Amino acid sequence: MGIPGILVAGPLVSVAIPGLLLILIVGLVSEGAASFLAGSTDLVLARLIRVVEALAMPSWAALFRGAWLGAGRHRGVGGRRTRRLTRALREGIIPRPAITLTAALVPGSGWCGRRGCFSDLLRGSMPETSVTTLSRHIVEEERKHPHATGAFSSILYDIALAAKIISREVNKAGLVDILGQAGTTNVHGEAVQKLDMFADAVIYKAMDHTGNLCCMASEEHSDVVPIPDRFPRGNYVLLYDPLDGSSNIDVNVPIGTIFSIHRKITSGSDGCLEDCLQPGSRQLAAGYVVYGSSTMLVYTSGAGVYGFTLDPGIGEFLLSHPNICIPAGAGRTYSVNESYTERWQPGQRRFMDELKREGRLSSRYIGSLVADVHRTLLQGGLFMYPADARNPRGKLRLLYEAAPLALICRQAGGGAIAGRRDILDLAPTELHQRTPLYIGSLDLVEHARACVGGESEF
Ligand code: FDP
Repeated sequence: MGIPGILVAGPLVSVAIPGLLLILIVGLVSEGAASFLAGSTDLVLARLIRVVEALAMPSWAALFRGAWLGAGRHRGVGGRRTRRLTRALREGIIPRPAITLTAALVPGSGWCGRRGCFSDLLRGSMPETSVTTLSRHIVEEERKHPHATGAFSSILYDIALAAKIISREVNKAGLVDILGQAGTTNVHGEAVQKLDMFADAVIYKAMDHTGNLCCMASEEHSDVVPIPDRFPRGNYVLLYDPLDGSSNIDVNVPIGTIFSIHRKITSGSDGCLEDCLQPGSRQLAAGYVVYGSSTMLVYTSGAGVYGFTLDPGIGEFLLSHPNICIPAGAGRTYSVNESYTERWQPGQRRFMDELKREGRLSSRYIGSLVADVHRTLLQGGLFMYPADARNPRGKLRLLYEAAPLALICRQAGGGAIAGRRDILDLAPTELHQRTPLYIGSLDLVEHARACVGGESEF
């Protein structure tokens, strides 16, 4: 009988048998036994449909209509009858459960008992799409490395899970005015956690117990964050900015999470500061999540840049931007906080004057690093946060902002500099070290280097 048969065993006893008997009795009485049963399966089923419609039994009607459409010899996917059935399935004329039930109950309907043909039909009724989930992408990437332990893949899964949880909370952020301000208590008397602290805790908790990491570092913690004693240690270091641009939450502007993964370089099982203070060029992977009009995860592990968009309906990141490359040419923008012009050094002012004189670029500045860099990555252009009189070392953090974004940009065919030097070549000396940043299309990055490199100490 198979799985469909087992599934319908209960309803069969209580509903199907009495229902079938009723239909048969009414059919036999109304049409006469001989004529009711005479003819092909098609004809008998057509009569059954007439009877159940007269009895106002819509689910039985759907059942017999399914059987009628499929009755006779199965002609394979693409056959006339199969096409009729497939169309009926797709248009919802026959509900899937009715088909399953029919397959189990009506021998001779052409496709019951033929599991292969039946599943072909169901498959044929699905919209034709080729969807790559993040999970599938990670598995396929891992297969290219026969010696991979799976630890690295597991870190990416866990980051994606944390991103989904953060995304859900970010989407609710507008409700804080209704449910209570962050840092106060909500209507339930519970403390409302600040969203950046929440994001930090979500990422830490998603990663602390897996045995893949030896330590972490986050923008929210002044020191290296250890793995709790009760959990095993691994060979990787995770550096992250849990919620970058969080001052924009209140005004519904996109914000983001940035992450960077290094291999542990010290001996001993616990990770330490030295494991965190590695130049960006040694990153094994880097990525960001932008919580905007949709939630997107963009990452690289050194073999191209891939973008995945979260489908909230199924809770999956789906590959939407395979192999991202920064476009060259038209449509590009420069992005900088121009209100700081008076604080800039002469080279930076000269550079800006040249860009404006050339008139090839438009201007965009969101003031949320992930969102500004994301736009630059997809549309081309240049994002800048230069050193200035108030921030002589720049504002952005090297380890968990500039370096991961620089790796992504480099992998997408762009560049990232601090002034004179490439961001990826800077050797950090402090966990929360700041750096100036010029990131985007390669020609514009080199133009910036030519203008500001001479006066920059970085
Ligand atoms: P925020 O202060 O809102 O957290 O790194 C922090 C950051 O935002 C970046 O996301 C953003 O690009 C930058 O600061 C904005 O700084 P300015 O307000 O000085 O332009």
